[in-house]
Amino acid sequence: MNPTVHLSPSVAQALDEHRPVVALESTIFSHLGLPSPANADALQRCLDAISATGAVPAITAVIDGRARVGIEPGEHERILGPARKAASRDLPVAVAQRWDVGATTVSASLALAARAGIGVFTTGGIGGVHRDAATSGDVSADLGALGSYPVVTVCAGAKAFLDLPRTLEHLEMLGVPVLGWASDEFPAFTSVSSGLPVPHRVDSAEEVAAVVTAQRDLGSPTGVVVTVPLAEADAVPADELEAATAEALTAAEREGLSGPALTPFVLDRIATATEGRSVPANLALAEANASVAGAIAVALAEREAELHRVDPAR
Ligand code: PSU
Ligand code: MN
Repeated sequence: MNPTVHLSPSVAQALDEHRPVVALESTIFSHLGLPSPANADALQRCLDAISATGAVPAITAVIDGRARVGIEPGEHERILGPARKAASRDLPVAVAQRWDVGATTVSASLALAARAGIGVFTTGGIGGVHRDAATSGDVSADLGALGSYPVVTVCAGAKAFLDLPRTLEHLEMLGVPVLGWASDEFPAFTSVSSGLPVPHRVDSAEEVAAVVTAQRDLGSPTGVVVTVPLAEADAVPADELEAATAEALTAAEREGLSGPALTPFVLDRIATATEGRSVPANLALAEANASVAGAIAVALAEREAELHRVDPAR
């Protein structure tokens, strides 16, 4: 598409043919997001879940200084190993300074997906307003990106160690619709519910596609968030998680951690404190989200084809 953003052949062809495509981030699959070998397992399960719906997966990353959308299996090793975290503001630097591997966060992935013309993105949990934001000012760039790029993000809500009520408030401020997938509650990542109501509920991929079309027709430039609660059987009990979270946040404060290093540190501490029980939950929710994202991409592609048949000018 341009010398900076490189599409893989399968993604380029799918987009050309208006077939459904789902973008994925790479931070979650790098050592910053999940321990090895769970990261490789997570990646394969997400790719398989998307392919099973008939959509084409498009992993985003920076490799050898090139912003990539779609990474073929031969190069998966590159993102599974050590990587530098790349949020949206880091992308131009990662390209200009030719980073070996830049693992894209939600914000960077949304920027690349939008640039490539991909309308659906899947992840585990989005970043949000940190619990100490009142003093630290730490609000994830993910939220700004959700407000800026016209992409549907499928997630299990925001990571549970964040301030979830304020994260929801922030999404409202940005004008981002938040839709609960077959649920009235806002999930809390590896817990089924945060106890907070989700602003709106949807029960099918077609319903999400209808919201997206209406949003575009109304001229809204933002993304849409679809929250998928993980299955009860895969969840980590909320009280166990809260204890692990409190411990992880105290440790982070003791060690003086802040900024981009905070999230990988907290995720790692929670994985250890729950004796690895948060990791299978993380895999299960990532896979479930990928499957829902695939279904939404398929429904959107069908809807767009149908609207185009009725009105070729669309
Ligand atoms: N949730 C996970 N694993 C992750 C992340 C979220 O379970 O690795 C990553 C995502 O890439 C998300 C990023 O975009 O953390 C947010 O980081 P920060 O809080 O620094 O904005
Ligand atoms: Mn931050």
